[in-house]
Amino acid sequence: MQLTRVDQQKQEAETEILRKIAYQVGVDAETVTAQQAYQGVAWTVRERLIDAFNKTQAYWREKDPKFIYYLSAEFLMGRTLTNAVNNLGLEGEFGEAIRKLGYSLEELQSQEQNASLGNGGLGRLAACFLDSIATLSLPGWGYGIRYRYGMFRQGLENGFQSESPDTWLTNGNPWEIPRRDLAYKIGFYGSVQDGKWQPAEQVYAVAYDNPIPGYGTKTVGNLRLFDCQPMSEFKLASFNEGKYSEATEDKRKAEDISAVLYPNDATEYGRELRLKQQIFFVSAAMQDTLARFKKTHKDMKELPSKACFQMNDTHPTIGVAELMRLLIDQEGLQWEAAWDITTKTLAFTNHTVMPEALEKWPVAVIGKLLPRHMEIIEKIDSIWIESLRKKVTAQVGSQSPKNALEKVAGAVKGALEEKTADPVEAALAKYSIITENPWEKGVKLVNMAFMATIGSKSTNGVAAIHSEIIKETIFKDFYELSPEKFQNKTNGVTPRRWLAYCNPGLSKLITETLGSNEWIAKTDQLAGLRKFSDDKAFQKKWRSIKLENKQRLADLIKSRVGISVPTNALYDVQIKRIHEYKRQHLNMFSVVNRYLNIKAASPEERKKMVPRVVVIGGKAASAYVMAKKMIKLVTAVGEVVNKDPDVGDLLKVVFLPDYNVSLAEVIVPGAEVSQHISTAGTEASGTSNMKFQMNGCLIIGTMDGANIEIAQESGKENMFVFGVDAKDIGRLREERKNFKVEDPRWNKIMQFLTSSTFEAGLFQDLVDNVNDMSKANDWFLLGNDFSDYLRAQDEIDALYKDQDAWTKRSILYTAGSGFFSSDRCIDQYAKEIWDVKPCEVPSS
Ligand code: NTF
Repeated sequence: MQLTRVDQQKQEAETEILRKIAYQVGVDAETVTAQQAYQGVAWTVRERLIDAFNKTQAYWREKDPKFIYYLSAEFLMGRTLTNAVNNLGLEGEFGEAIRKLGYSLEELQSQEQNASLGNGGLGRLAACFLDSIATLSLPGWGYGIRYRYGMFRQGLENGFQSESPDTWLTNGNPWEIPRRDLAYKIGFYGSVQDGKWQPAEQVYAVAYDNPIPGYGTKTVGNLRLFDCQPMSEFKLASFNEGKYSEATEDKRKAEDISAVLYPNDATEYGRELRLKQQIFFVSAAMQDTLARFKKTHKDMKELPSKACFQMNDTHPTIGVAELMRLLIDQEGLQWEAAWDITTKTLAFTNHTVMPEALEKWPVAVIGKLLPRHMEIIEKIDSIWIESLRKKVTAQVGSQSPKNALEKVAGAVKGALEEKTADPVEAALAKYSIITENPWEKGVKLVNMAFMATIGSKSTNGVAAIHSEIIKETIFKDFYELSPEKFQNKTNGVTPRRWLAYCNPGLSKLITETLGSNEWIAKTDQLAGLRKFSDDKAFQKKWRSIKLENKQRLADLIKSRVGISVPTNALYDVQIKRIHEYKRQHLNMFSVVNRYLNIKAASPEERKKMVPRVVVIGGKAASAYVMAKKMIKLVTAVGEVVNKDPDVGDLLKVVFLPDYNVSLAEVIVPGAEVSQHISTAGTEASGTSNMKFQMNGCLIIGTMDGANIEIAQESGKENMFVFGVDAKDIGRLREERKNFKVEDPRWNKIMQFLTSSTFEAGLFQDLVDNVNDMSKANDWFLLGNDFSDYLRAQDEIDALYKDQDAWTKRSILYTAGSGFFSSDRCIDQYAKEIWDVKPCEVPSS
């Protein structure tokens, strides 16, 4: 009998997998364990990936299109197998072979370690962007660090967070291609003589390529990560003299650089290490790009038409000085030419207005580690200020002051109005990259965000409100000077990982309903679900899928923390980094309120209550004491609630430890309501809100970050909106000393948390932090938002009792989520900032 093409492909896949199991893994297919089967399948998929990768890269070399290089300290990739199989369209071919081994794709996938090379939203955004860049066939690579240890593994000890290293590479990594022959020298310390830098120390940045398959295209992009290696790894002479640690000291020091993401910066060594990491990957990325560019181009002036570097937050912004250095010191360009190229090649994204995350490096630290860069930064600053001084003096001098007031930038206006002795100088100081540390006299700092803005062609925020806020706050003066440089690019998430693959049930229903699976690449089509939102039969199907996903989440909770949660309860989720501005403690105050209500209720009243499962997940930065206390708050309240017989199944409180990408892939589809409750004006965008929306999970949230645009797309009336407005935050913070929460429930909660239910004093600091107004505390305004938050919570319970109305809203969420695809976002970056065009390998 003649085999069909499909059967033939299946057979080939099976043969390949069996060969890999036999010769790469070295085991017998009959007795293969899940891990071994995963290895066999992954190494087979890898070959398919590399085939397409090689073709794409060769095609791009031939066509020489303009590239986008995404520079990011974080890439939170999660697991690769399912994504690669699905994006490459291999599920048909591989599915059967995997089943014959006795496993499912899902089981094999669970064997893979998460690549947690990121901290949170910023890193996951970078991963979604890579998926969309490849999907849109945009010539583009990511550049970052191959951290040997990912984001720490979080455990719980006595309800507190414990941290252990994330050894994600122990089973090898089938998804990377080591390029040991591709290594760049990175220098540190030393001195500068006549503009020439002699570094005192050097290391190698060794490239590892991670192919990134696009969806519905032959394009496979690349994430090039660098590992740090010493120039010489072993000093034999020292070893022979018995100086064993000296013999390997260089190796250890080099390996520190690519050891962990965000080493603790509490010590000087830690701070220096962070800066080392930044220059390490940025310099390697730029050297790598220039080396490729020079193979086909002679004139450096063409660089801006062939390359754009997008700097993901401040971590890569030393790139401004590094590109200048490479162009001047290595390529022999004059300052002006180099500056012109640099400012046309770089672009900058700001992801936060939190002062602690806006990096400012002491001049002394940069000067010691990177003396040539410091020289360049000083020169950039002085030329920049000089150019402003000329403009301003010309205007102030040649015109009547009134006229000048209207024409010069806001800062000068301010200074003139304030009648500062020397208004021009006072104003100019506001624009300077190098400023005095307000808390440490005489210590000068380099404001990395300012340098990035000055050295880039564009600066963008990540949601509409955030892009407005940065123009009014941190970049106010810069915006007034060059408004055309400022843009908004509202974030997006990939609909492949975050809907199609993580929620196969819903994905299948959507495809059946819309008549095709085109929505996976064209998410605008999800709007087609709107007309089914009232359809009772459709609602029923929608609900039954949610129930399956809730069961999956309930199983996960049981296996991770041993708590049984009922599936008839409302699943309420808050997953994100633990931070005071994200206000997980406000969530817990409402949980305590619910608990106290249940306790006070009669059996009859209890029967009418909507049962709730509250799930919280997220990591606290290891040095962030209050965030760690907030985790303890969740676990301690959970202990009390979960074992109280009066409560039964009416309320369960779960802290899911070690939250990561693959946990999110189970939690998001299973959630019914999710919390995005940051103080207005503090969350730049948020991206999990978009994932929940796509999966038809209702949102309780403040008018902050992308919540505002989600409300526009899915209907504000469908969202549980509460809280003060961002524009009032400044005033409310001023007024805190005279503020008192009038709601009696607030005091009851505070009393409960400081009562003998908990260890004496355990939550005193947390309570004082939001409640002790004599110290003008509560910076994040929990008290101001408290009553309105509880009102919104009540609305949730009321609506849940009407399952049809609830389901209708759920459908409308998914239907309105099309805008939040990272494909839309990347398309905007490509057209409005990068000027990069699709370049797809033609079908042959
Ligand atoms: C984060 N920023 C923001 O806090 C989130 O609101 C946003 O969704 C993501 O970036 C992605 O844009 C950071 O992690 C950082 F580093 F900037 F603080």
